[in-house]
Amino acid sequence: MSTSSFSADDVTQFRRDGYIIVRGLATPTLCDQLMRLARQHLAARIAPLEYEAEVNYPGAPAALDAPGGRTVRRLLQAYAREPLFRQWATSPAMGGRLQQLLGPRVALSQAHHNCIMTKDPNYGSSTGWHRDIRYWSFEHPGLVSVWLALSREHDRNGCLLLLPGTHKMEFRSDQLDAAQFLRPDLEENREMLRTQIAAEMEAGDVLFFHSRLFHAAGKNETSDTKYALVFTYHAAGNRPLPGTRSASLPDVMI
Ligand SMILES: O=C(O)CCC(=O)C(=O)O
Repeated sequence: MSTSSFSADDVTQFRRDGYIIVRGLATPTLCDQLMRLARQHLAARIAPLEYEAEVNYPGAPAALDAPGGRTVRRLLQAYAREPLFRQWATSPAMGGRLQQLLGPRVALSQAHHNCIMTKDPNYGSSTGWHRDIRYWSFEHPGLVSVWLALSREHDRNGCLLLLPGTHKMEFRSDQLDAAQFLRPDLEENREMLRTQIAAEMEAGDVLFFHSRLFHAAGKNETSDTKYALVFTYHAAGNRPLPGTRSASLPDVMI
């Protein structure tokens, strides 16, 4: 792994755009090891799992018993699955950078993301424009997710699409649908969607993104499953609200 801090320009970019990609942060050796573990967990279908049929996204199988319904979308609880996942999540490469973004005391939420995202070529669905914070409950909305590409991510296998700067914008409720996805039928939203960028990454590249940043992803049109290891962090003083899903599992101090 390379150095454990962002440059001042990186921090400025994150604050302005709501994301930053660090190229080659995880070494090829580490990526191979993480990928091997991810593939083993997927092949053995080690619980807890989230299935495509459970996400209700466009193109997802309609029911668990429908063709492809039990295609795995996420290997949940990554932190508890393997020591190597934990080592990555709490590594200096994460800790140092997250302190720059979140402050001196950083906590990993086991309740959010904390998964291996898999995108299957046959039944993997696309994801509409959303902000992760929409279903998360904290005193403040400024969390940071860290997405490590374990394989190449590009526009044909459903890499993340981002709307730079939207983490700082306010949206009217009628710009969103009932599930808080940005409505693509509105001209003002369509105009904003023209500013989207594709977060194309090689294995080992890492995307840090703000929990208020609108993002989406397409389907996987290739023949290989796409894998990414994703964790979410918050300032330790920014507490999950009692009684919510965000408070359902203990945080990990890093
Ligand atoms: O890989 C995808 O389809 C998008 C995943 C995503 O944005 C999320 O889980 O919040």
